[in-house]
Amino acid sequence: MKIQELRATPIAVSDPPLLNAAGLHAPYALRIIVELVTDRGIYGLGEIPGSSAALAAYDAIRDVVVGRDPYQRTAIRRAIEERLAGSAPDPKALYAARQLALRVHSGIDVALFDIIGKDSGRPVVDILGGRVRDRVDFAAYLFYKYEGSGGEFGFERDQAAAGWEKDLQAAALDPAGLVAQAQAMVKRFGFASLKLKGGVFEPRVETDTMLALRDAFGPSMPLRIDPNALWSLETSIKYGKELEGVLQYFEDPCRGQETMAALRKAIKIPLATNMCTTNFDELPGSIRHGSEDIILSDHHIWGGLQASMDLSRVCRTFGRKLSMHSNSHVGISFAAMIHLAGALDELAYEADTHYPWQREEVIVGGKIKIEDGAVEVPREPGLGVELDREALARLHANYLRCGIEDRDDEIEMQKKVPGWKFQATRW
Ligand code: GKR
Ligand code: MG
Repeated sequence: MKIQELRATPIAVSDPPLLNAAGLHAPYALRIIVELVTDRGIYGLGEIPGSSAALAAYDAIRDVVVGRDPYQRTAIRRAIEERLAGSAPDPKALYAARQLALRVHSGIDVALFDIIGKDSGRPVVDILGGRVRDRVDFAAYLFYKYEGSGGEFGFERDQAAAGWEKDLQAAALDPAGLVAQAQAMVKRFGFASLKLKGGVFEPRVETDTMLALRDAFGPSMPLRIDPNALWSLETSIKYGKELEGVLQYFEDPCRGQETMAALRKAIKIPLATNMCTTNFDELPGSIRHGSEDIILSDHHIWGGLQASMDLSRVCRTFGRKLSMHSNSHVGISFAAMIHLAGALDELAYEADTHYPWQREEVIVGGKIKIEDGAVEVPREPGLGVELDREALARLHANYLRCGIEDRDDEIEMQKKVPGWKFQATRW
């Protein structure tokens, strides 16, 4: 079997005005849908975060992917790495090129697993090593947000929205608003743990939000907060001590492996990261400093499904727990996360997902169902999802019309708060 064609289609899906440490989500989140078409008529799907650099990179690797046997995953990975990150003018540029190569390769890697699964008649979870769980648990991903549900074109149904579709339009700008958002999400999806995206308001307000969630849901509901490294070490210790016994884990309160390691010694809450240890090159530093207890892996960032399986082994060796990070995404990424989670030896916590915040889908049949906070690991060959070509065309048209080519939460925030600037350590 040979790969005949590589398609990379940028799409824009509506995304509500969610607040985070970097600013504000734009009305559209960008994704790239990757298709690999083989000479046997089998096609494989992948999805990665959208950016102009990633889109250009798919053009740049087309000739090293087309013509290859999809089973030769290692050779394909090496050819992509060589093409995108084989050389660079300086160490900073090399680091950026490597990060991009990992992301771009992740879309190809997922598509290859999809092809191999379809060719062998087995779900991707089986190709990854086999199913160790039938259901994957996810956490509610809570955000402070302005009113609205994002998007600008073709959302007549917003007027008639009901249930979660209506609830997701509500503003949530204080502890009470966050409790209401959490209650709506738990009611609709049955989530059994809650994560708050912090780094938005002053730490006192965010800590009070966690205490309000604890009071509203009781001590049996696991809680996490992720200030995206905006708190200093001192602030993280101060509020961390207050949140001992409240948090299940503390996600990236402060910046860098050494600072996280110092915090880890000072408080009695496990620390999780998707910021200070984000690739294999950063693992030696993580082990040397002892910077976290839990690595929140993300197959888009670590370089694909195989890399995530490899990471799981490293985590076991060095005493790290493993769970999953997420960004705004649609069903192809979700399916890949679910197969991966189904195959991981150990998955210590309910995984993150932004999925409830996205109303649109690119797969046949619409949104994947989350029930009792979990999703069944598919049994169909490959990823078990098919591309809805009409939806792809519509979401690609959104991309062309919205004019956003790269995510920039700071610029989006400046539209609401003129002069607003990102700060690496704010409090
Ligand atoms: O989408 O606003 C967001 C998140 O802040 C995202 O950008 C982060 O990558 O979800 C992420 C995280 O856990 O840090
Ligand atoms: Mg995080």
